[in-house]
Amino acid sequence: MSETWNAPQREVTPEAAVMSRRKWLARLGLGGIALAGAGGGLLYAFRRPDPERVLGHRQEHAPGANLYPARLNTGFKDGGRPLTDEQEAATYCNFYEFSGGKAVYRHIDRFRTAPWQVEVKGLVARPHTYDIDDLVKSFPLEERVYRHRCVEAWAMVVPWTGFPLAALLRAAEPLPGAKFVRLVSFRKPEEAGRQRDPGMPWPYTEGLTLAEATNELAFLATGMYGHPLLKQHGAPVRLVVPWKYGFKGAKSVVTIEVTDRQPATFWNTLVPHEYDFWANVDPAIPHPRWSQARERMLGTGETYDTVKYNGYGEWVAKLYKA
Ligand SMILES: Nc1nc2c(c(=O)[nH]1)N[C@H]1C(S)=C(S)[C@@H](COP(=O)(O)O)O[C@H]1N2
Ligand SMILES: [Mo]
Repeated sequence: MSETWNAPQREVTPEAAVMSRRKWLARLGLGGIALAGAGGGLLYAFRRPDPERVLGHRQEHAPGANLYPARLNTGFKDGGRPLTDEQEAATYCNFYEFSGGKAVYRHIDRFRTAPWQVEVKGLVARPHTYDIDDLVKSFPLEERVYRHRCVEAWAMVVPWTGFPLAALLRAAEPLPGAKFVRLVSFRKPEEAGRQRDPGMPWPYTEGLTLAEATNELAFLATGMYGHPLLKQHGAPVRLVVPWKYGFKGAKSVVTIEVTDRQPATFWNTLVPHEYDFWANVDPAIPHPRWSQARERMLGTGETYDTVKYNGYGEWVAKLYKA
């Protein structure tokens, strides 16, 4: 077992370690200040979070709140593993725009998710900019229980609410020559402090092939646990691609662009030898710094063997046949 595997959940984890090393280099002249900051963070991390504070991060204006809870699509229901406790999921997040640690909910007060628009553009016959209120009404919302596997080896099982990315792409009518879909997160450095770090390739960007994006598993989530997304989970709309490592699921998306070339992505640009474009879950391919053979569930700490394509081979293995 790797060091990562034994680390307590609230410790700084591998993706974050990349960030803090870079910060250290940038702040060599300010070492004392950085140390004092780290000490304060550690103390705070051991206090139990206040549930009101954590689950209170509803959006000021929750789009389509009256559409929840949506009909459960049981076609994807997870056998075996229990749902992750909502508060555990909401206190252990990755959202580097706001924090390099997991307690993102403590750094997200200033984030405004309304007004919000999502622009669909590029190689499509019908480009369109959706106001978020129209987006949630344009495609029928449904609930799906999916497993989530972060590249850092933690996992969760959560009920998402949203609609297939394929439905939105179908409405946009991709043109001949369309091969990839690029998803771009917001850029608002006044609200997201870490976006002021010029050493990171903001905005957060991810990409899929058109075949992946139109697979029925690829999902645009507007909600979770039967209500609109909390800010820390990527409100008002985020991508969910459960057969890939969690970092492919770009949060708080503002642009969906159909292109003819493979888009550059945030993690692949920042650390290319550790995070490739595909990022399909595969226990046989270790991360350069830790094993991917097993995973630890948020909340319970139970561990399981990681499964190729995170158990979704039935839907997606065909995409990767040579
Ligand atoms: N915009 C943006 N999207 C992001 C991230 C991020 O830092 N910024 N982190 C990714 C990672 S590494 C994971 S594991 C998931 C975490 O989703 P959750 O915090 O809602 O569990 O979001 C992904 N989407
Ligand atoms: Mo992740």
